Amino acid sequence: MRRWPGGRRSSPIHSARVAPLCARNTKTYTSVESVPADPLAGHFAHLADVLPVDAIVTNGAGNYAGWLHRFYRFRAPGSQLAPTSGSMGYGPAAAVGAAATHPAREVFAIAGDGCFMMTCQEMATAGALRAAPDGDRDR
Ligand SMILES: Cc1ncc(C[n+]2csc(CCOP(=O)(O)OP(=O)(O)O)c2C)c(N)n1
Repeated sequence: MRRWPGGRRSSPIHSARVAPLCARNTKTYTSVESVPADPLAGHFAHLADVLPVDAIVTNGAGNYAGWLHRFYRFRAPGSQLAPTSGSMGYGPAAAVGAAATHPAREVFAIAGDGCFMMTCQEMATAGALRAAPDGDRDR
């Protein structure tokens, strides 16, 4: 392992500035009230309160995904679809596939404006498959 001057295992910058932040961010958030005062944290924490445990949540690549992964609580196996390759636009397309595959489960896609613009044409596929984006298939 690389050693920094003085025998440190991590760089002085990491020790002084990053490590305390990492320690703070290992906290588990269990309710909307417990998340930090952050413009988006509460929204993503709230999602776990209103979506069913087995809801399928999809996302693509973008800064927004950081809030999802930090503050949404995935509570069931097979409840996340996300790109291992970091591909933008994956969320809406994956949501259509998930809704077609699991018609009884609620599916929720998260996308930034950039991600959404890359695959928003899949809304036509959702319509053709009658995979209602809001989970209401009776309308
Ligand atoms: C297909 C593809 N093109 C480009 C990128 C590089 N890239 C990663 S995130 C990003 C911007 C994402 O924008 P948006 O979806 O609006 O999310 P935000 O970062 O604004 O939250 C880009 C261009 C990528 N990951 N995948």
